[in-house]
Amino acid sequence: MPNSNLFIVHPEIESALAEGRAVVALESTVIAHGLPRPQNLETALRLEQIVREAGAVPATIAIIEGKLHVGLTRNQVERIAMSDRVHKISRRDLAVAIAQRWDGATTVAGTMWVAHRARVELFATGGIGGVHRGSLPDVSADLTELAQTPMTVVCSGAKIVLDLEATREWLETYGITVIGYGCDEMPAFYSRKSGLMVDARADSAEEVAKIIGASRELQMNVATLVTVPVPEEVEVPAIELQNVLDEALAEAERMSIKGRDLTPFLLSRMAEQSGGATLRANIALLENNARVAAEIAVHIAE
Ligand code: PSU
Ligand code: MN
Repeated sequence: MPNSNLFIVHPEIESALAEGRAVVALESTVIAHGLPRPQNLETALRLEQIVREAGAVPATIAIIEGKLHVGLTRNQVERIAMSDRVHKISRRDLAVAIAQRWDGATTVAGTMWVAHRARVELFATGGIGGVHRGSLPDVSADLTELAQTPMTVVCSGAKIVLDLEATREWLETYGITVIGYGCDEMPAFYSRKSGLMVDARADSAEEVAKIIGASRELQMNVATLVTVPVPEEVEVPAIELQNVLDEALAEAERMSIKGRDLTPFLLSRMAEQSGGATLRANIALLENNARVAAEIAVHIAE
């Protein structure tokens, strides 16, 4: 760790890591800025429980008063979920958050940065950031972090609000292997299909663990992305969302919503306009991904 005074690793996670037991990192931006209250808190706690039930130790990552926490207490999870003063922290914000003693919720990029330095190798999330639509080149720092951090990230593809084709190309350019977990197409967040192919299909946690093992042995030094489709019963097919998404994008444009505020705005707009269907899908895929990540982590630990 760069400076252990800045990191607070929960004792349970410290001993799990020391003993080589399975640990799964969870992000906190989805709690603070991705889901509405009170579902955000319920989901955060439920994800930890799911990881435990699968035999791994959950490590939710967030910043509390300028310290990088790996594993939160129940009170800290509540604080991240309920406080109005939680910043969205990507890689570029980490130093400022520490210097100015912020509370912060870490994005995929921020979570990877912290988790990797704490030696956590598996990470479950909903959808990664990627290349945004539109003419301005807005590329999430999630992608560049994937390109330089050797972790396994379990997700349901990139968020549907993005330019999925451009995001897929970006992953290929930077040598990030995309594994389809029980699928041949890269999932599109709320939807199971994107029309974009994965690099390899794996049908079990064991198969994924083998690929990760080889990547590690080769010292590839990039992330492996395991993409898991949203459970069928709550899927919202992309075609059904087209209008809702177009309206949300147009509204963001009219209101000049950009940068870190764009993704949360689009997600909450879509949840409202879909009568909660996208919210149900988002929660279900988060839960499913947490379980898959824990199963993979358990296989690697064995
Ligand atoms: N997955 C979700 N909901 C979210 C996010 C992911 O189901 O809110 C968050 C992640 O933390 C991701 C961030 O890193 O959105 C991407 O934000 P941006 O596009 O501003 O990089
Ligand atoms: Mn951006």
